[in-house]
Amino acid sequence: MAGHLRARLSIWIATVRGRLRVRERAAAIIVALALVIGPASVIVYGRWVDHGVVTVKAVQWAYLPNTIHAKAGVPVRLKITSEDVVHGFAINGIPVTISELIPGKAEYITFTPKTPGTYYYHCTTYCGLAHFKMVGRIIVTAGR
Ligand SMILES: [Cu+2]
Repeated sequence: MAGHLRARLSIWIATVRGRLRVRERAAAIIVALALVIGPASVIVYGRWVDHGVVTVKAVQWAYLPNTIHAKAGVPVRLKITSEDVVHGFAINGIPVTISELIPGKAEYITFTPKTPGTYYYHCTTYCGLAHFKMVGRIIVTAGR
């Protein structure tokens, strides 16, 4: 009788262990998937967001590029970074201004030029001797 109970108990323990192993394996798979999918989705989302973004680099004393082409009615997204000191960024006739462009910290601005023409951008924060040379232009042409 005791032997029979012991046998049933050992079967029960083996079953519980087996279930635990299945659950542990499932948990491990879920954790592994989360570890892979999490960072991957951040990277994919970042690329997706950056698609169509024009990167503008501010350096002493220029913007690279200093000419950007756009179309009236089509949103423009700029990613602006400083490579050296604190700069600024403003576009004449378009109300988007960055007063402190801190090195290493990207700033994003989005706007939709409504009228064709040339819109000049410039540095708004004194950044050294040739600060006044920091200009560029956005050439907006008609239509989509
Ligand atoms: Cu400046």
